[in-house]
Amino acid sequence: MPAVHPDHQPSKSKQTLDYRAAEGFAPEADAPAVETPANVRREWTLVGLGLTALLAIVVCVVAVVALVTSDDRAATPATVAAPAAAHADPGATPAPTLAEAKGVAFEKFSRVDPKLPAVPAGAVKTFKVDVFHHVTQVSKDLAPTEVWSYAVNGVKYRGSGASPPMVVNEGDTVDFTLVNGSTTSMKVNLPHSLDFHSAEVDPGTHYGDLAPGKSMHYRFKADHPGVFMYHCATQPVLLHTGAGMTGMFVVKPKGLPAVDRELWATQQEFYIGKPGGQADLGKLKAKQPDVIAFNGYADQYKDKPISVRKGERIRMYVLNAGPSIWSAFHVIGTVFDKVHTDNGTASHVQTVNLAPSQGGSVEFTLNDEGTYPFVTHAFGDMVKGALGVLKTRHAPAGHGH
Ligand SMILES: [Cu+2]
Repeated sequence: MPAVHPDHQPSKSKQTLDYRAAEGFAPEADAPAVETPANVRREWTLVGLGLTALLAIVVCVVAVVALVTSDDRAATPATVAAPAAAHADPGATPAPTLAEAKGVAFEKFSRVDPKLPAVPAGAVKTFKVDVFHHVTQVSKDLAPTEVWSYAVNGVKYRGSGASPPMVVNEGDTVDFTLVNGSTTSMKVNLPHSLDFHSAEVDPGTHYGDLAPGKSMHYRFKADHPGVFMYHCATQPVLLHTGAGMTGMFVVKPKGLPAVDRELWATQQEFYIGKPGGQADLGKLKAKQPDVIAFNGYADQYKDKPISVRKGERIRMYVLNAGPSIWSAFHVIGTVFDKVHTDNGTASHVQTVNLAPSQGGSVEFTLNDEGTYPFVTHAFGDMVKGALGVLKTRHAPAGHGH
């Protein structure tokens, strides 16, 4: 039973959650937050692209028929059209570049510390979470985008799209306060909420919307160890989670052995709309992210590797915050000795399979001095920014990054 703070009246903001609506089945639910003339145009553009793709498929079929019926393939005009048809990709609108973002003010990139935060002191673990809207890049060559983020106990990652992890021990009581923009500097102009996958509470009461400036408070007990997702559950939830509102909630199991280093990596997708504007709901629905990043910024740990030591025991806490793409988490040059995920405990693991919202911890040592990339082994996703590097202190120069 969650202990609900007497001052808090979450029922004021209580509403029925409708995840179906967020998946695009009820377009009217999308209207308040996102329906602008630009987005309507974009929707029609997507419809247009879809029709173009359909036409391309027809052309492709005609081409194949022509190929199998023609004796002289090179002379068949339809064979010229076929390669173009193969590249038709509805929904794949290219992301605006930094050069296309002239006049848009945005935060300077700031590398996110990958060291796992400590469990807060005290018998009860207190988390004061605040919401803020900000404009930041999530990839160095692409246009800045509006990101909606959580600040946790005063820590906020300006200059990236990440939100901080919260870390507790199994069995801890969590005292949680959510403020939807504590000051005007947080620039919140929409309702938001927070859904803990690690809590066992009534979602209708605890995960309901808060109007800008409002707050809620309750307690819950973290009885299940694991690496959980937290996220905004406000409609359309696809947009809110795709605009940055996700993070990692770690519940360390009882009796967890100490290791030399604990790191965290949240895999997260970004769908860039107009430079400096909201995330692109069309791309979100089409599952066509422009960027897939660890800890809110493409390739940040490739450009500046995470420093580690040869032979030390490393535990990485990994979350796939999605919202829509699977993760195949892998560290090149090692094998995970021990893995704890939603899928169970395992030894001798090369790659961890994480559905959107799933997380886990992986343990390993790096036996040689060197540079060890960590990636999603879904390489079409990795090239969008889901690549980092662990580099030992005396790694040979000129290798890797
Ligand atoms: Cu939200």
